[in-house]
Amino acid sequence: MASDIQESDNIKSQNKYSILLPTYNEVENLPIIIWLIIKYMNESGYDYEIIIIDDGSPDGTLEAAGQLQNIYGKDKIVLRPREKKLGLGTAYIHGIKHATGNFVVIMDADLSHHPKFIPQFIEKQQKGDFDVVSGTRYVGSGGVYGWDFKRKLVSRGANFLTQLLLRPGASDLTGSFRLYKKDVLEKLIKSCVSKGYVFQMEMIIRAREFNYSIGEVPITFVDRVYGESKLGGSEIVQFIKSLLYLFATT
Ligand SMILES: Nc1nc2c(ncn2[C@@H]2O[C@H](COP(=O)(O)OP(=O)(O)OP(=O)(O)O)[C@@H](O)[C@H]2O)c(=O)[nH]1
Ligand SMILES: [Mg+2]
Repeated sequence: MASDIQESDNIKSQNKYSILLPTYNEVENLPIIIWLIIKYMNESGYDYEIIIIDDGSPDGTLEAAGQLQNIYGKDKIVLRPREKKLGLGTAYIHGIKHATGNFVVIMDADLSHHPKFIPQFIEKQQKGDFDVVSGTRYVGSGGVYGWDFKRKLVSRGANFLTQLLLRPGASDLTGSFRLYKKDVLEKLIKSCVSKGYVFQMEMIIRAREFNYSIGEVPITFVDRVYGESKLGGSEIVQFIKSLLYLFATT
């Protein structure tokens, strides 16, 4: 029993989790998400850092991030801002470059992804030595709250079509709340060609292509609390185009 505890302490002290938080106009959400991440990570005892990648948000997100850094410390909150809005894919690459952990968690800052699931991702990863652990809204206790019918239909439809065409071996393809081994994430991002909504799906398709193992944890997903949503018709068209491209090439 005592050796069990020692062993789990060893695992805890060896690994470090870099949590990447890309932000664009998240000034209302940022203090809450940071507080929650710190609460759940401190409670579970894992070593971690939060890397905020702000892309010149006009609403003052970066200033808020600076204040949070003063409160929680520079070892916990790392700021890696960029001049202007350059998109999510490159924001991740930028964040990984500065990550000092051997694991990387990717999550949205708009409170859609609840930090309470991060320790669950970590436990899952350790149980199966998974290369990737993906949050899923489509298994077990997972689910979506606050979406209108159109948004649910698009998400379900995208997942269904992709399952049918590509058989990816994971149930939630369009979500982005995931834990990766850092070297695995680097390799996956480099191999991805798509941008925007479809990028998260391609990451899982590539993971399967490279024979990486994927674990899943049911998550509840809540619609963004503050700020505006961007999903429109052009994203849907782009998604279907990219899906067919991946179907033809992988
Ligand atoms: N650094 C950076 N962050 C971004 C950019 N675009 C979006 N984000 C952030 O990435 C995360 C996901 O973006 P969201 O706007 O929530 O995308 P979504 O969840 O598909 O759409 P909605 O929540 O419905 O608006 C959020 O934390 C955003 O603030 C960008 O160009 N650069
Ligand atoms: Mg969102």
